[in-house]
Amino acid sequence: MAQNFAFTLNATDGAARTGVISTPRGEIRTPAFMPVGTAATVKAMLPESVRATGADILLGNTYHLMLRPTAERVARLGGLHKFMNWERPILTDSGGFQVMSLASLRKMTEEGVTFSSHIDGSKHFLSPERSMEIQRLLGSDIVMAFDECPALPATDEEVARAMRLSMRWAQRSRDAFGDRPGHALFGIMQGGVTRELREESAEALKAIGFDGYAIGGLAVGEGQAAMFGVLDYAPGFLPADKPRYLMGVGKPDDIVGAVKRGVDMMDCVLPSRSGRTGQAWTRRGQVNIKNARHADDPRPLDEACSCPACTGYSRAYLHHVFRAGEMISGMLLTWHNLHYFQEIMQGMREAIAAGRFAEFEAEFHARRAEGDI
Ligand code: PRF
Ligand code: ZN
Repeated sequence: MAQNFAFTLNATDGAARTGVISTPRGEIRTPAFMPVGTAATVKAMLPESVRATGADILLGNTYHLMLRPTAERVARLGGLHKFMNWERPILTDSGGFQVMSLASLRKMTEEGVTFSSHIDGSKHFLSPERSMEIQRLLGSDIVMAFDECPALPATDEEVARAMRLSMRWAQRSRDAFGDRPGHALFGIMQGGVTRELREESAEALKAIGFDGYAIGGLAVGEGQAAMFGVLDYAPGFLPADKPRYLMGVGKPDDIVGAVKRGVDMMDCVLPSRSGRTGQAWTRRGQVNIKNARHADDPRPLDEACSCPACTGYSRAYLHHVFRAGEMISGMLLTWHNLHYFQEIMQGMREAIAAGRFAEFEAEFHARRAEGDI
C-alpha cells in the first residue's frame, strides 16, 4: 500500500462520514468535492481561484491529456501539477469512461480498447497497463483503475460482462501500478443497479486490495431514485477504513444524498459547465441568469454568498455580461457555483462532526423548497 497516503475517519453520523485523506501534496477534507480540470484547467478559473473556493483536490482526465498535449509532453514539462500550476493533490480518471462517451470507432477486446480521437480522428489504444503508464507520466496522486462503464439501461448479461471484465482489468491495473510511495490506486466497483453484481464486484476489488474504492456505473441515466437505491447498500460492501468515491456526481441534492449514504468523495463538471451556460446553483435552487426577469435586478445572485460574483455584482450585471457574450460571465458564474458546492461540503463536514447531519439535510431541502425569490 502507498506510504504517506492515509485516510483518517474523524466522525460518523448515521452512514455519513467526515475525515481527512493525507497525501504528500496536502490534505483532502472529506466529504470532498473535486472540481473537474479535464484539459489541465478548470475552465474559466485560475488555480488560485479554484483553491479560494475551498477545493483541496482537482480531477484530471487520462483520455483528454493523452490526446492533447500527450502524457509524454506533460512529463517532459515536469508533470501535470507544474504544467497547470496546481501543486495540491490531483486525481486522474483512467480513460475508459471518456472513450465510451467521446471517442468514435471504438473496438473493445479483453486486452483493451482501440478508438479514434474526437479531436482529429487519430487512432489510439488504452489498456489497464497503458492507463497506469499515462497516469504515472502525468504525476497523478490518486490513480483510477481502468474499467468499463456500460450505459444504462443495459441487460443484466451486459452489465455482468462489463463488471467482470472491469474486475480483470482492476487486477491488471493493480499489477501495472506496482508500489509507488505517496501515490494511491483506487479500484472501481461496477454492476449497474443489481445488488448481487455490486456485491460480487466489491468482493473482487477487496480481494485485490486498493487504497480507496470508487463506485462507478451510476449517474448514467438510471435516475436519482435508482442511484440512491444502490447507494443504500453499495458503500457498505466496501472497507470502512478506506475512502469511497462516487464518480461523476452530481447536482447538489445528489451530493447531499450520497454523503448521507456513506460517500466520501465526488466529482462533477456541473458547477463549472453550467456556469458557462448561464446556470447558477444557489441555496434556493437553480437560477437561469439568461432570464429577462434579472435584467433590472440590483440584488446579488445570493445575498448570503461571500463569493466575488455575489459580493461585487448585481443580477442585472451578470445577466448583461451573459447576454453580451463577455468572458467574465463564465468566470463569475463558475466561481459562484464552485463556491456554493464547496460551501455545501463544508456544511456537511461540520454537521457530521457535530452529529447533526439530519438537521443540515432538513435545512438544505427547506431552503430549496422556498425557491429563488
Ligand atoms: N468509471 C470511470 N469514470 C467514471 C465513471 C465510471 O463508471 C462514471 C460514472 N458516473 C463517471 N466517471 N472510470
Ligand atoms: Zn456567490
